[in-house]
Amino acid sequence: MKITKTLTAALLASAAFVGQAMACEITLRSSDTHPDGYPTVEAVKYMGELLQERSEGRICVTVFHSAQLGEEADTIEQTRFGVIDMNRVSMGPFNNLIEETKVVSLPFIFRSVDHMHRVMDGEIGQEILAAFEPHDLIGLAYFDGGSRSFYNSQRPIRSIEDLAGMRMRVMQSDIFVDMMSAMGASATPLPYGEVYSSIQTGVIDGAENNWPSFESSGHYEVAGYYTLNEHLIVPEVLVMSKQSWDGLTPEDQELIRQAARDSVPVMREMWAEREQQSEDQVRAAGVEIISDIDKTPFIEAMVPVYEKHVTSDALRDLVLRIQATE
Ligand code: GTR
Repeated sequence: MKITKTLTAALLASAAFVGQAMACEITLRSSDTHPDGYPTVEAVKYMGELLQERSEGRICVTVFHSAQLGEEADTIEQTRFGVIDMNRVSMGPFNNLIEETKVVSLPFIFRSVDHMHRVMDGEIGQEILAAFEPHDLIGLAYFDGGSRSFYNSQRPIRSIEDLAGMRMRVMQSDIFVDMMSAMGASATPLPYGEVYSSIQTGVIDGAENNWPSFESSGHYEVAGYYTLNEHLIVPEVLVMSKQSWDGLTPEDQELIRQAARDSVPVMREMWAEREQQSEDQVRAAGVEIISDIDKTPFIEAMVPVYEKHVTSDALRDLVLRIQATE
């Protein structure tokens, strides 16, 4: 966080500044792995606009998109240490750090994106946001990440048997490694930015992601088969560094929380639009889409993954409450 109060006061006093917009006293640097224009990037920019307006120009947000500040796992560490102020990330990379995030990252835990919204918009969502704080992070809001499906460069996956022996990239979380192994594939945890070249050079056969990521990363150019098995609906989260947060007044903290909350409906609209655009673009490029797939064997294969990762009464209770949410 760059606080330049004295400098701002000096500039304001100088004739050169007359007539210009008030400069930011606090600039929050926010990280995102996605490119400019992607719904998560645009949502954080929108949040920044709300914040700037509501703080009368004092608080600004600068979004560093396209992994300019690093890959997700590294930027999470930097956010915990206060080097980065805000971060928009998937829940996945938090799994090995924050127990509660594991539950909402389990395969097939949500029945649909609407179910995920109902859970995350309610009490459970608030409990999970609060679980970030002991880990030096403040959970601000949830964003959408649609549902994730498999893509690869080798052959159409029509059944769980077709995954056998395939080398598939997963996000860096033990749950996803175990998920992929339980489905018969060989899991390769890799940073997002390495997936394109790894598929292109044959280091891996494929990966899994939602329509907008499949499209915007260009992975569809090197992986011509996409199977809509929708095994994961992982919420995304906007977090703030507790270090940066602790340096703010309670009033400014509330402004930030509220601006983050207010960006959510706008994000959801942008997401729906982009999902359609991405799907159109991928289909037009000639990617073979496999949609008539029986999900049951994939769901049944996840029993040992739940057994291994849902290890405490608290986590079991969370799973039951999510399943019981209408
Ligand atoms: C995207 C998600 C990113 C990142 C990426 C990945 O869908 O928005 O935050 O987690 O997937 O697979 O690494």
